[in-house]
Amino acid sequence: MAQQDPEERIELTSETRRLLEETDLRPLWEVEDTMGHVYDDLEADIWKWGDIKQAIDHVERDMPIEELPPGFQRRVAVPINTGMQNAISNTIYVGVQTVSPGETAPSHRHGANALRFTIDGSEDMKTVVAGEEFPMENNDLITTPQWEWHDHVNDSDETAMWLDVLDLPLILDSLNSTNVFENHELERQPVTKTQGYWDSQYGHARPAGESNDGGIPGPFEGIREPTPPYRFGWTEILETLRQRAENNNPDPYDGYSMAYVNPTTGQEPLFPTMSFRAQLLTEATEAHFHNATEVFFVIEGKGTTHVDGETLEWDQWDIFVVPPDKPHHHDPENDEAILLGMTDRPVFEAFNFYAESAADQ
Ligand code: GTQ
Repeated sequence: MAQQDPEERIELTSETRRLLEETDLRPLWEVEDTMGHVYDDLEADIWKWGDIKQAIDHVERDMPIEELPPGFQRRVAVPINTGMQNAISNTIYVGVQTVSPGETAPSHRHGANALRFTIDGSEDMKTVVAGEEFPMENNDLITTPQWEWHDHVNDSDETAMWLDVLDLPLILDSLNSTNVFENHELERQPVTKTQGYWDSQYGHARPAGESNDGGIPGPFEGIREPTPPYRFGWTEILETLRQRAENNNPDPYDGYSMAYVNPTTGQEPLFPTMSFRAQLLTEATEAHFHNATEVFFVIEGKGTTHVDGETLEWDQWDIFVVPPDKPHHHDPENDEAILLGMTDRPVFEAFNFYAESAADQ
């Protein structure tokens, strides 16, 4: 067929145009280029611990928790990615929270899933989740599953700080849903469970005759097992990493990588929306890319992550983000670094949409 002269392209008639406009319909070829532009492309970026610490120290000095405006009532410094308004990515949110000695971050609950990774804690810093006090010791990871009451109580004599990770941007912005939210009538929820209760119910013995989830309450329905309130103690995680490294070869892309599993299933993901891994790096990894977003927190050590020609240099407690589809690899500076790897991969997997590939660089 002869090539059509662009000058003589066929156009919709004015009658068709008017008809489409009047009925709020548009031809696909006029709207397809507007798809996928609600957010700017996510950028690879890093937040250095020195800057974060300086900021949270100043904010702590200026603003007692009880003076915070109504809302989440949490004193948190939130890394904001260029092109985003409120988070490091359009699915995963991270923030660094402080609670001063004697302070309480008051009890509330919400639809978003949350977890804490303790940066500077102690046995007298407690996050109270679903009636149980969980001590927050350094490097402990504690879940706050959706719709569970939680307050953070600092009975120690030093400021406690930790990393918060929530699926807020996924729920509020990407899905444009509501983070159903409720404040508790009390600042501190009643402690109704003995310490160790939640942990004790998900081992190799479980409540007989109950469903696998131990009867976790909640207004939401879905295809995944709900995540229980749970504390992953660092001693145990570190031991699993060491044993892994002693007895196996590393994963080419992730090093020695242990997943924090949902205790009800013994499998990833920890939350329906987010997966978490402790990754021990002893040598440079190979480059790959995937359509899921990854956020990293440096548990210990230093090194670099190369993202599509950019170099992110990291030290302990830095936070960085690897955008979707960007080739990347990690390179620890000495023989050992440990990262907390966080990803929205389960969301992609839920829709059979996860893809990854090795990369050249
Ligand atoms: O500690 O409950 O960083 O509700 C953001 C929202 C922490 C919390 C955040 C929250 C919390």
